[in-house]
Amino acid sequence: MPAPASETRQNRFDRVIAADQRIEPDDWMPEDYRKNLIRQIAQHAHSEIIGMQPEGNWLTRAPSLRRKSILLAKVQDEAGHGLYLYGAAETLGITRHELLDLLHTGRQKYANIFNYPTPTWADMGAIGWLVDGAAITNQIPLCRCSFGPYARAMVRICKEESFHQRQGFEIMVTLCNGTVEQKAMAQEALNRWWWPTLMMFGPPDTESAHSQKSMQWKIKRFTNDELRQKFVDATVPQADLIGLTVPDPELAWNDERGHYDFGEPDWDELRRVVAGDGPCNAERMATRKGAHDDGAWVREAAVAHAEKVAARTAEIAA
Ligand code: BYC
Repeated sequence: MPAPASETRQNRFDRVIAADQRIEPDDWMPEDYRKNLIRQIAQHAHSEIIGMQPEGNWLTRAPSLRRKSILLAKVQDEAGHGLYLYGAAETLGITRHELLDLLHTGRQKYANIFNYPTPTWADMGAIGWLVDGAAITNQIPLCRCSFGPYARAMVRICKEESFHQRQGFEIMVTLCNGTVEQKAMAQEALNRWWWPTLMMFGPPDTESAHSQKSMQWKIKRFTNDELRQKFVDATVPQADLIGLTVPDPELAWNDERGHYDFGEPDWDELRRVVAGDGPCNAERMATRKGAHDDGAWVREAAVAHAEKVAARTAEIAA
């Protein structure tokens, strides 16, 4: 779409958003748009790398070589998602070093869901099925986000999340077709993960601080409650199929709405967990900071190598 000669920067930004086109890193953007994107992308990136921990817990105890290889691939994918997302955030003018510092000092957060423990193998199934299922529901619309680098990163991430969801559901199917004890283990994992998964979509729309602006800027395409409903509608029939019961006495199909009605998550629990008072917050942060400290020598070596290459290139050019 050709730009009118007298167009202001703000007008151009508004026109690109209205036309469903992409804002790219070199384009002018309102400061609030930039800050909001850094906040969301950073929280997303932090969630991916912290999200490696609950499943990493089972890498050495997976019940077979096949299960171990699949889980290893999934956890490695999550590290990759973190890298794409930190890369996307860096195009907004902040460094990865700064972003990690914000995480390590508690000034930026990560998803509530990764503060819960994974005591049984069925948790690997429940995480893949529910947590990655929720992630796909939330992230497919982000492929149409108005900021180019975030939208493009999400295309690849969603393809991998789809594999993650299937591997989790397959673990649940296998457990449900197994012994009575195995099926009970699957049900118990569903009981523990259901409500925290519903909280992944954020607070109710009436309490969501950022939704309105993010929808206006086409960063988010659906509200938190709309996405939660989509997830419930898609997941309940899957639970029925494998003979598991969703732990919600208020769950019922509503013919008039064409959707499931469901109970209210415990929003106080979400607030507590996000504020740092979940069952595993302290452990997750200590492990993250420990991994960062252990990696210091790699970062130093990479910088030393880059400096050497730059010096040699300058020498050749002189
Ligand atoms: N957990 O105004 P709202 C994955 C915060 S990775 C923690 O509605 P927004 C995976 C929110 O940040 C999953 N905090 O916010 C990885 C805000 O606080 P601040 C991560 C939450 O941004 C490995 C405040 O509450 N996915 O799937 O409009 C293995 C008010 O909320 C949560 C993403 O990050 C929460 N659940 O909407 C397996 C997706 N919810 O920032 C799987 C991208 C809300 O003002 N992010 N808060 O301090 C989004 O789509 C949106 O940021 C959200 C929240 C829907 C999460």
